[in-house]
Amino acid sequence: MTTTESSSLTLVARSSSHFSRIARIYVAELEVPCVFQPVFDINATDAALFGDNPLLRVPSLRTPAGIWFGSLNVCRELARRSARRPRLVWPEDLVHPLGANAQEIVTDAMGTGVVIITARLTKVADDSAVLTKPFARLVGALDWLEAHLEAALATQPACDVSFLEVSAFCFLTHLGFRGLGTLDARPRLRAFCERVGERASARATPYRFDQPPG
Ligand SMILES: N[C@@H](CCC(=O)N[C@@H](CS)C(=O)NCC(=O)O)C(=O)O
Repeated sequence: MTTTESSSLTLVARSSSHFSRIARIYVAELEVPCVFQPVFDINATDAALFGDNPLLRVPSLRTPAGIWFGSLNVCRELARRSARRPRLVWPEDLVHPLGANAQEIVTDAMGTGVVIITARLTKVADDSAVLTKPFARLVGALDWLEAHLEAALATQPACDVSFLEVSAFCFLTHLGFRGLGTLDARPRLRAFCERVGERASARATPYRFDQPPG
């Protein structure tokens, strides 16, 4: 991905965002030329800075045909625009409860992470009553995933890139980056992250805070 104008596609995103990393991994896996446009101020309320997303969230994908809001929409559009034809598994392909529930838990837990990070931005302390349930939700999600993620992945059709696998990786690796939780007592999830983390697309998309030029 480049930060100069050399492509008709622009990913409006943040290198520190787990939903954005899903999209960045798909850009790499699908080898779609794409400009990266960082959102430096996540507190901004000007939708234009978020690719006109009225929800004021990242990621968005600007294309000549229009703008796609949200990681799943962005990844689907990247797949349609890719010259590559890897076998892809999407959430609707998860037709067993384990796989479908794993996707539900990962997606919801990622949103819970956003709730906590947003609260911290307004100086809400982690031990505040309003964050008791979000943190409990994260612990519950991690306990469930430690017990079931690998079995859930095994219920998928054979594939090269799985939205469940990519989103779980982005969720789990984001926990340490943002101090939201730990995998110390969760050896299966650590092994999962090590395995997926070896992919070139994962190595090319480490979490970091984007810095404005100058
Ligand atoms: N449903 C969206 C959620 C995107 C989302 O929550 N992004 C976070 C960053 S990881 C964000 O923009 N947070 C800023 C905010 O909520 O104000 C997706 O799948 O991409």
